[in-house]
Amino acid sequence: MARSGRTGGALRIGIIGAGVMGADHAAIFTGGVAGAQLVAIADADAARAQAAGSAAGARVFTDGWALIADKDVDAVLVAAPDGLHRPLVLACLAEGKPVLCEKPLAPTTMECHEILAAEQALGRRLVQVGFMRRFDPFFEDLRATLASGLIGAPVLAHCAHRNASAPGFFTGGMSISNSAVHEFDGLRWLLADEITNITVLAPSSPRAGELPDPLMILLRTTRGVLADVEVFMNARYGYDIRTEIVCREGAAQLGRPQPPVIAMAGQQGAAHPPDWRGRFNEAYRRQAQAWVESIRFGRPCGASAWDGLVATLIAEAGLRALEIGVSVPIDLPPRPDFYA
Ligand code: ISE
Repeated sequence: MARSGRTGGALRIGIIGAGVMGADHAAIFTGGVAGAQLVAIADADAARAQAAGSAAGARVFTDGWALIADKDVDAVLVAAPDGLHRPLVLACLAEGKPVLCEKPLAPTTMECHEILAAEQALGRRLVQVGFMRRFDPFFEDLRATLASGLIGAPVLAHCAHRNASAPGFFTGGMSISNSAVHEFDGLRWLLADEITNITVLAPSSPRAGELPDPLMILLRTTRGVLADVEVFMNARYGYDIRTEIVCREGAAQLGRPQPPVIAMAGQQGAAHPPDWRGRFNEAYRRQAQAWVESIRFGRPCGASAWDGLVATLIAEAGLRALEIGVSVPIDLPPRPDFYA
């Protein structure tokens, strides 16, 4: 991979999308990711791209495809709207460039399959999906505890995924395809197990064109673990992520970064972050560093395109389960050896 003298041999990163997440990723690279430099940022809104990329001196593009094709960009981070993930990731693969794609890999399994087919045809693992919890120190600890066998075999999981309010760009089934997918991937990864069934229940009727909110999702895994997952997009009070895994010999509850407890005016309490950035800042930073190192050393890390496909497959089954009101089986295709 030819790299310019300007970056001193660093991996030259281009980011597509300068919305909330794109700007955040840009800030992470600007703040310093060893061995990498943000050199380009694309957004249809040039001023937005300029604002996100200026501190790094990144070149501004209004066309993501032009950024991908640019010879001075080595690797691409896709933080564009979900519906653009498939064509942008395919374009990266066509250029033979590594790509870190925000979750979901794509909103439908058909699109994900296309990406997997293209990556396999290329014969190199170039796609990583931005399931950043895999890089969160608290989630890593929890996974290591479970894997150690210290508290026995998992039997139950209780998860909550609450947003203060649904992001403005949310439409239709995105509370499942864009938010709950974190829980699907997180549970598969924590438990080293596959999800076999999904049921989705709603306590209230939706507004026109929207999914009910909150949702209660019930999952079963190959080893018989039962999980309940609350997804509440408009919980009002803040962003709150909870995970507890109950095992045969004990239970492990996920910690969260502890903000100071403030006593004031006859009350005592700790603030909740307004959104996911406050909670997962460190995970996003570590994900960026690990992605860069995985490219430099040719060792894929994090969630693969296969993991992206599985999360979307579970989300699709979840939407169907909500529609028909009964449990839906997850029919996973055989995992190609390429993703072993
Ligand atoms: C949002 O789109 C995200 O990407 C966050 O990671 C997730 O926790 C949140 O629920 C989504 O709305």
